[in-house]
Amino acid sequence: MTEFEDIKGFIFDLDGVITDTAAFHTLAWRQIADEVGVQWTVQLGDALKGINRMDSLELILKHGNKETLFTGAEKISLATRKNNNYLMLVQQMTPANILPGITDFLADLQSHGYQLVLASASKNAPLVLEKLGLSSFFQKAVNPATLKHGKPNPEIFSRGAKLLNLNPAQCIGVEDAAAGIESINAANETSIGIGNPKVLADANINFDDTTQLTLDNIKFSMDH
Ligand code: B16
Ligand code: MG
Repeated sequence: MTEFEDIKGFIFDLDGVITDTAAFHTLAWRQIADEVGVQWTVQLGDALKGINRMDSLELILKHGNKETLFTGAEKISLATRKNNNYLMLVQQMTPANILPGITDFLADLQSHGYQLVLASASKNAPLVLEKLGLSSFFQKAVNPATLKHGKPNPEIFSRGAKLLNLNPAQCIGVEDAAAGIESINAANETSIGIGNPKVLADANINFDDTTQLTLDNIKFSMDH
């Protein structure tokens, strides 16, 4: 396994790691699922984490056996309505929505000279970072509109390492979604899963929540 001393960069997911927009995405999708008559489950909500907008809609429709009932234009309209629902929730965001410990962790990484890059599937990531007051930490971000494949494909985390001019082995990826952990692992980077360790069983390192995300804890986990 990679040594802690090899690590030079951190590649961050946004939703569910830096801020709890995962709950906002869920709320916004639930409204659409209700409208089209697809029953919501907690498992469906978990499966959508980290998945891009159109792929999320496809998963929801498939879950309700309705994938063939809508034209392409109707699907775009449903996804646009979901995004409008989501943007209304984002407008209310402030730095108080940053998950506990994240600002300190980002500042600590910066002061230790680690490089940072964002690897969010969300096209709304720049707006969310601005609302949180965290844009200055992420001078570099993968633009999800330029990707051929969504998570769990490794493309987004591989691109993150390239933007930092680092080898995958020099990078740690931080994720709250199973699809994201799969993406980090497939990119040959070290994965940290934040949240339910059963859902994130494939992560190299597991933390229950963001308060545990510290350099000391990461070093301890990698050394043992
Ligand atoms: P948008 P992440 C992902 O962000 C979310 O987890 C996922 O629920 C959402 O559907 C996706 O972004 C696309 O977001 O509709 O805003 O473009 O977890 O990769 O930071
Ligand atoms: Mg996420």
